[in-house]
Amino acid sequence: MSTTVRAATVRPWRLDCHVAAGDDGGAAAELRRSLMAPRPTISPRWFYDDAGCALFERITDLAEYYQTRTEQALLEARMHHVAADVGPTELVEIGSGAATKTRAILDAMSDTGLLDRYVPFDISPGIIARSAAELAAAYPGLRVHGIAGDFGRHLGKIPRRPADGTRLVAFLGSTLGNLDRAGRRTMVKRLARLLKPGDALLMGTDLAHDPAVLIRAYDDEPGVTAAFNRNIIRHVNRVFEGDADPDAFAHAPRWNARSSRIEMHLRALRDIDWSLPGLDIALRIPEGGTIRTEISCKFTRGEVEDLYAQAGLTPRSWHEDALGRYAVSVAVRA
Ligand code: SAH
Ligand code: AVI
Repeated sequence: MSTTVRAATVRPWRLDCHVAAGDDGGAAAELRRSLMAPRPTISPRWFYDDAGCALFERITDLAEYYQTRTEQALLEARMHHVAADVGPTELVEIGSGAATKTRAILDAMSDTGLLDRYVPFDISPGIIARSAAELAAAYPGLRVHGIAGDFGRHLGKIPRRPADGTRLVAFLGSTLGNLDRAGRRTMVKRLARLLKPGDALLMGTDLAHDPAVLIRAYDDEPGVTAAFNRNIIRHVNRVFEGDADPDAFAHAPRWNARSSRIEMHLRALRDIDWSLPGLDIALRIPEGGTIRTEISCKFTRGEVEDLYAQAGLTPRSWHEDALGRYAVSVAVRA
């Protein structure tokens, strides 16, 4: 499905949608498999219906969730240097969400006089529609071509790179950390395939540091992350006609030191029978049993640079906050 919206004062923006009602063919089969596994999991992609996107935006404002404001500050301080170095004409942003931090990148690109096109890519069509309209209005002359898709399946739907331009691909928010080791390697290789010589990849990665600070970021006082975690049940219920009570689960974040990652689980407060006719399954989660909903890996500089090297990219610059909690880095295809 493709939508073009026209308004008098801004260029039309476009949205191509490759996800329907939260599913895209392979997603339901994958969810059925992961729920029926001996240790059930749900992919974090199921966090992000409209309610989940709104809850994530509230997380980014929490005192405990330092990641967003730290990344924003790094982008504001360093993007002019990066834009002058790479000279991008288009920005492709994977997992773009509300695209708030994107403005720091677009501002720097605009100041070089080269900014031409923005391609936001996200699983949530609603959030792309909103950010596309806002950014098209804020940057007159900017072409905006959104893609609603799963970054595990639909990166091939990203429009062709302009022959005479330079592309910057951004993968921010440490969303890379939500993938397991093999998934991260595959993802960075796939992102590298979107680049031609002279193009660059910009990634934001949360760094391994004090576990107490990390755990607080996923277990905030007002309970917003708990609501975000439980919303995954509501979303899966809605798409697959399920009947589980989200409030029958406790939010259970953990620090896994061996794998250097936060894990978010939902722990059953009583025996739960969950019928999901849309997936053709029914499962029993006994009291105390858990469903893992997210891993959020915390990196070292060496790990990030190894990922670039394995994808055939050359690390170009590394920008880290003074507390060593978060980094934004750039790698180029030579
Ligand atoms: N980049 C933003 C948002 C990060 S939240 C920031 O840094 O604040 C993660 C974003 O990735 C959400 O907008 C979510 O909808 C999107 N996302 C999660 N899984 C996805 C998937 N499998 N494919 C495409 N987008 C996905
Ligand atoms: C999008 N992603 C990188 C966030 C994270 O920190 O792993 C999602 C999130 N989960 C709980 N809080 C925020």
